Order: sequence, then structure tokens, then C-alpha cells
Amino acid sequence: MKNDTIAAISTALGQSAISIVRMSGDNVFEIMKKIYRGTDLSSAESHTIHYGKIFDDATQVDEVLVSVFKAPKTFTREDMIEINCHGGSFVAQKILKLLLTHGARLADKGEFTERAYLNGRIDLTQAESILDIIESRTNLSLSLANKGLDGKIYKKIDVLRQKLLDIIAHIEVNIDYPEYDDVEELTEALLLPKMFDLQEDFNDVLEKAEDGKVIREGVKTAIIGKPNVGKSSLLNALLKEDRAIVTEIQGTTRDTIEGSLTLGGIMLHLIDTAGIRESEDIVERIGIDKAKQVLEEAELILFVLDNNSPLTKEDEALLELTNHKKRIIIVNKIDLESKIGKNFKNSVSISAKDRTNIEALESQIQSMFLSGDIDLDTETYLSNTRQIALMKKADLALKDAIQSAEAMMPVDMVEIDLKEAWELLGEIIGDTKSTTLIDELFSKFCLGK
Ligand SMILES: Nc1nc2c(ncn2[C@@H]2O[C@H](COP(=O)(O)OP(=O)(O)OP(=O)(O)O)[C@@H](O)[C@H]2O)c(=O)[nH]1
Ligand SMILES: [Mg+2]
Repeated sequence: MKNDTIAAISTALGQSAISIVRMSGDNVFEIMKKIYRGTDLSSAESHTIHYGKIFDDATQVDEVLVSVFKAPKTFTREDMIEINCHGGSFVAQKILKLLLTHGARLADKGEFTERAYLNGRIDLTQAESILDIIESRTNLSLSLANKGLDGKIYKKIDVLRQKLLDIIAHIEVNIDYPEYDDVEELTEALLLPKMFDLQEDFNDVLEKAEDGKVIREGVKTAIIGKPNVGKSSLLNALLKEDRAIVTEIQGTTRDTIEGSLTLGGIMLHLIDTAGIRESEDIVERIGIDKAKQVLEEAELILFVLDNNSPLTKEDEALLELTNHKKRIIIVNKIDLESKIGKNFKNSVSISAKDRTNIEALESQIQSMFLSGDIDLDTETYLSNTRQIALMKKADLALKDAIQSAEAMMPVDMVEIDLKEAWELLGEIIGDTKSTTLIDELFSKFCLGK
């Protein structure tokens, strides 16, 4: 059922001026014949737009514009049409139902893009970049996604795979044709430098991926501290709005309160939490448990202390509890007299109430998360969790290969790990057929001469 015809509404449901119903597959024109009155679409030129009307038997449903895309130069590489109908989910749903009644099948989530990938129009990283474009919320993440769509990740991975293949090819030749005198003698001395070189490339990609992930997903940031230090005031100061309730009563915040902001191109997903202390109050206790959970999951802790009161055991315990996390210590209420009695390295002093020094805090957060200058034009940033996980596995396989070579193990042992790394990188771009490996190997070495 490879080319069965799929259909879906591509625009969001709800009131809108225009909705788009999309269809792809072998029977798009046949199906359109049954519901569309206007120009003959099957004989229309590709990439043209046609005015007409959709009918349900004799009843007119809508006046539409239909875009015609003919295989193979289409997104899915199949015949495609897009119906621009009037907005409002009722009309769009009705047209979709008509398509389904006349032979189309409701598309699965992402199935148009999946077909684009399966039919070779894009690789997996490009498919993922399309999703990233849809989900992007900052200029930086949008630019990053566009680089992926242009095939930059594919190209980067391809270069690494070529280098791996080069080493594998050397080993293969040595195993299969040890008597060939024009093949360089294979020694660790020859293999290892190549592998070290590759490892540097891998490291570089993995390091940049950390920035990539931050650019794409933002930073989960928890505001933590004991009651009344000014956590909710800080949330409001950062969001520049009165999101959370602020009072002088300890234990004001019970449930977590969230908000997002963009900081130098990075999204901060802020979570204000209940002040952590021993409490008898059942609701407050639940809030405190939640705060501890948020603390564990957070990628950054904004740890708030009160400048106006001496450091307590509670503060010390919380400092200990957050010690293992990426953390910024914030000394709040600097508009009041200092009674805290301690200096903290790399802390930021602010007044959340007067909104003093918030910019200094913002720039500290920024510098903590983007490791250097971000250069999307010349560097490649992996950002997708799946891709990064595979890259890390490939890196481990390469490390194993290096270890085997260093331990003077037989070269075919080294080769197994290198091949695994090659396969793993292939998974990133969606190329996992090992026959390709064989083909490429022999196209590199014309041994039949
Ligand atoms: N003078 C001064 N008061 C502040 C400052 N920040 C917060 N406050 C006051 O401190 C009190 C507690 O502030 P909140 O923001 O509710 O504190 P919290 O940490 O969220 O408290 P809980 O939700 O109870 O854990 C309020 O009366 C605020 O107005 C500041 O920078 N200076
Ligand atoms: Mg609060």
C-alpha cells in the first residue's frame, strides 16, 4: 500500500480565513474528479493553481483554490493537491470527509513528511528539521532548524562517515589482500592517528550539540529557596509581569507557576516553586514535594537568598541540596540592610521588588548556557535528542575501536567497532542499509583491476 492516497487538514482547526486540505498519492486526481468542478486537474500543468468549487453530490460545499503538484517534483514525490478552502473547521472537515469517502485514507501524524523521507526527497535530519521549524520559538532556534532543513546536519554526518569508511576500507584491503604491495602496510601506527583525528571531530560535534540543544529546547529553570526570600517576585521581575502572587506571608506559593522568556536567543522555561521548609500544612507540603521534584528535573537553579536576614540552617540545607546542579546564587532584597553575613562566589545581588540588577542576572544566565559565540553559518549544531544520543553511541564505539587498536588486538576487532559507529551515524540520517557500506567500499577501491 505504498502509494495509497492520504489526506489531512494541514492548518490548525478553529476560525481562520483559509484552511488547507492536503492529499498525496496515486489517486488524487481521480478523487478530485468526484468532488471538484472546475478545470480538469489531471491534465493541468504541475505547480499551478486552479479556481473551482467543491460539491457533495449536487450540494455546493465551498469555493476553493486547488494547487496541483505532479510527481516526482513534489514534497512527497507523489502526485499531490492542496485545497485552499474557507477557514472554519466545519468546511475543512467536510471537504476532508468527502476525500475520505471517495477513496483517500486519513494520513497518520507526519505521514506526508515520512513519505518525503521514504521516497528519498529528504533525509531523516531534514525531516526532523521541518518539525523544528514548526516548533521554533526564537530567531536562533528558527535559524538552526533552517540549517538542518538545508541539509547541513546530513552533510556533517556524511563527512564523518566518509572518514570512518576510509579507515574501514584500509582494514578491509589489508584483511582481504594482504599480499597487495600497493596497499600500505597496516599498523596501529597508521590506524591510530586517523582514529584520533576522527575522535576530535566527534568531540567537536558533541560539544556544539550542547549549545544546539539549548538553542532548540531552551533551559528548564527552577526558582528555589526557602519561604519569603522573593522567588515569586523574581519570577515577576524576569517575566516583566505580575504572574505570581507576592505577599509577606511565608508559604504564599503552593503550586508551581510557570512562564517563559527569551534571553539572547535562548528560551528560559521558568518555574516558580513553593518555599522549601518543614511544614505541617498538608497543601504546603505537597507544594514542597513538587518543588523538590522540579529541582531535580531542572537544568538551571536560580537559588534565592534574603539579603535582609541571616543565613539559616534551612538555607544551608537547600544550598547542599542544589549543590550538584548548575546554579546561580541570587542575593535578593539588596535595597534592604545586609544581614546575611556571608559572601558567595559568583552570586548576583538584586532587588526583585525594585527590579534592580536583573540585567546582570540575565547576562550571567546567558553566558552560562551558550559556551561560545554561536556561528550557525560555519558550524554545525546537532540539537535533536535522538541525533545526539546516536552520536554519543557512535563516539563510544569509536573509543572501543581505539582501545582495541591500542591493545594490539586483531584489526578485524577494531573494524567491528568502526562499522558499528558507521551504522550509528547512518541511523542519524536514516541510512541504515549496510549494503551501501559494501557498495561504497568497492567504489573506493578498484581491486578488480
Ligand atoms: N524590600 C524588598 N522586599 C522584597 C524583595 N523581593 C521580595 N520582597 C518582599 O518579600 C516578600 C515575599 O516575596 P515573595 O516573592 O512572595 O517570596 P517567595 O519566595 O515567593 O515566598 P513563598 O512563595 O512564600 O515561598 C514580599 O513581601 C515581597 O514584597 C526585594 O527585592 N526587596
Ligand atoms: Mg512565592
